[in-house]
Amino acid sequence: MNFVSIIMGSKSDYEIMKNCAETLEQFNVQYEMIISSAHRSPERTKTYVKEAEEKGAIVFIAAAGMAAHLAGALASATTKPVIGVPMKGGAMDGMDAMLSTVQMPSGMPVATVALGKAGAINAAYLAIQILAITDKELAIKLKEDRIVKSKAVEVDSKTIEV
Ligand code: RP5
Repeated sequence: MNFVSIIMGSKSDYEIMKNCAETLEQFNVQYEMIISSAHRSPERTKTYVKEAEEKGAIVFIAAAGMAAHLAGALASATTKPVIGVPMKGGAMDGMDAMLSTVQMPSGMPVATVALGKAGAINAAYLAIQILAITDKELAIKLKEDRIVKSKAVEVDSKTIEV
């Protein structure tokens, strides 16, 4: 079974990352969500990536804050696409996590999305777009979603017309 794997560094990341899971659900995309840390449970993280790949993980989404090495650790353990979601919080309110996630050495990419809720949602969209390369039904759903979003802008605009 093909699925998207979501890994969070801490339970404290869940409030934001549930938006990622909900977006995948809206598109009927199968996913698995676990907590595992690059620092607090490195062996669990490494073992999980291997097992998830064997079970059919197609894309990995990694969310972490502060010294956010989780996405990078995943990228070192798999050749599947890794999407990194930096979490807000800590003394630098996410700037540290953003730079830790995005600044990967060449040959080891992490597709880094925005901080916070928008990033969590966009990580799901990016994963869906990757799956849609070979899934026509999903590609159609993405196009329909764009139409809905575009119409919503027009409706919103009408509500403020004076
Ligand atoms: C990171 O440190 C986690 O991803 C989380 O964003 C941050 C703080 O973790 P907790 O101390 O709240 O567990 O590893």
